[in-house]
This record gives sequence, structure tokens and C-alpha cells, in this order.
Amino acid sequence: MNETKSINLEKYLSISDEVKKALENNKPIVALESTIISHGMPYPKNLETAIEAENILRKGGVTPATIAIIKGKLKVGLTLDELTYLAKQGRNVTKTSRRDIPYVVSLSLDGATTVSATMFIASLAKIKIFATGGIGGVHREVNKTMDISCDLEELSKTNVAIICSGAKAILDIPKTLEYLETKGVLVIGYKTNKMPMFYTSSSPYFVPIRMDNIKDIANTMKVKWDLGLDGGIVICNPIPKEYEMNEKEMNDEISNALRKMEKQNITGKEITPFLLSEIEKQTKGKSLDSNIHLFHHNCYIAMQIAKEYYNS
Ligand code: PSU
Ligand code: MN
Repeated sequence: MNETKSINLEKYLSISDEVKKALENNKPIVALESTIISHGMPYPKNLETAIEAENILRKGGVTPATIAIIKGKLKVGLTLDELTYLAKQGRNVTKTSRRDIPYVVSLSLDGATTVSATMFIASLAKIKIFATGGIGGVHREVNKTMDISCDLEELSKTNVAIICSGAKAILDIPKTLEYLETKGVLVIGYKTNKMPMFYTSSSPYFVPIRMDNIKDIANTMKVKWDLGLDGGIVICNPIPKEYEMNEKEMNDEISNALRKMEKQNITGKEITPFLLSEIEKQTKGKSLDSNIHLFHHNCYIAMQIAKEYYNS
């Protein structure tokens, strides 16, 4: 059974030499997603942001593993050429969640992996830690649309800890927290009692658990998985105050973007990229700057968690 599994994996999975070496030597690794590059930000800022994210990790002695699907191969660790290609292609690349992986692979297509697909591929490569901007969640009009990101389901079953700035303010945060609780997903506020909302460091909603030091977080990860409590962990790291946006202003921008979305009949997986780019246009790039800063800060904290987790 195991043998079949490893033969299959080799056929589909392509791990870079840098990541392979780190895996073999049990050195800290942090996974990064690629939808944030192709669908989350415009070129060339997306490329600069992705390169800087990798640099933050390397500077701290942690190996970055950016994940994407290139010509049907599940890639763990991208070359600069591959990163540049994804950044330039932008939305021409298929936004790939767990659902879309078999389609993208079997037709040898290129896929930018979302949180769910990145977690899944990271776990195939035995990578435990993943940094990004924000996770998907329950959308505000869920009663009408049933729109719930498959990121939440992935978190319920895949053993990867994700460091993010909470869930985007375009979502229904209380319902997202409820869903995560139902699924037994551990949500930790790093140095905060409140659920950060991506562009803003705080919100009216409490996180279930607060932790103030990296050691406690790394130990908690170990205990959870030692006990066979399968599933992910969401570590919420608020955007640094100097980069956050005004909450009231942000809510107005979001309402405008949501109205536009309805008028233009945007549905399904197009919703998140549409809202992000509308908000970016409306705020004249200010939200993009916040997005970049919070993402890099998450990489920095993920670097510290990875070092603690692998070295203790
Ligand atoms: N948040 C961002 N930028 C992004 C995303 C989230 O600031 O690009 C992406 C992530 O890849 C996340 C996905 O997994 O959006 C969720 O999409 P959906 O809501 O369609 O599940
Ligand atoms: Mn959706």
C-alpha cells in the first residue's frame, strides 16, 4: 500500500533540490501559496512580493517552498523563472483549489494554488508550516449563495499550520469562526485577543485562544499532531498598526465592491480575486500596500515558528 503511494507521488510531485535538502536534513521549511501571486496582486508587485517573502525566510535560515502546478506537475519550490512566469501570467493561470487539482494535473495545465491546494501539496511533501495573507472563509451572503471557501474544509483535515492575518474583511468573520470551531480547527491569536481582519489589526470578534510566545505555539502544534488530532491550525498574526487601514473606510469600500460584484454577476471562484482587485482600485493601491506588509510580516513570524518547531 505504501509502495503504491510512493510510486504515485513521484509521478506527480516535483520537489526542488533546495527543499529536498532541507527535508532530508530535517531543517525548517515554510510553504508559500501562488494564488496570492497570480490572482491576488498585479504584476510586477506580485513578483517583487513573492521574491521578498522567500528572502525573509532565507535570511532567518528557513527554506521557502513556494507551491504551484506547472505543466501538470505539483511543484514544491519554484525557480525564479517559474515564479516570474506565474507573476506575468496572472489570471491566465488557473486558480486551483483542492477541487481543481485533478483537472489541472491531468491536462498538464498551470495552476496557481489557493490555501486549500497549497496545504494539500505541502502535506504530501511533509511540510508543516505555511505563510500567507489571509484564508478564505464564509462569505457575507452565505444564506443566499452557500459560498464557503474550501480552505475551511481543508483546515479540518490536513496537518498544516497556517500563519495569516485572519480572514479578509470581505467575509463573514463570526460565521467563519463558528465553522472552524465545528470542524475542530485550532485558531490562535498571536499577541491578540481579537480576530484580525486582514486590512485591520483588530475586530469586534474574539479569537478562542491567545498565545504570546512562539514556543507555546510550536508545542501546541506538536501536541495536536502527536495525539492524532488531524487538521490544520490557524495562527492569526495582526497586520502591524503602522500599515493598517481605517476600519470604517474599509467597510465602505467593501460594500461598494460587493454591490459591483452583484451587478456584474460575478460568482464562484471569481469572487475573491474580483473583490480584492476592486478594493485595490478604490483605495488607489493603499490596500495593496497593506496586503504586502501583512504578508511579509506573516512570513517573518512563520520563520520564527518554523525554527522553534524544527529545533525543539
Ligand atoms: N486572500 C488574499 N489574496 C488571495 C487569497 C486570499 O488576500 O489571493 C486567495 C487565497 O489563495 C485563498 C483564496 O485560498 O483566495 C480563497 O478563494 P475562495 O474564496 O474562492 O475560496
Ligand atoms: Mn467560494
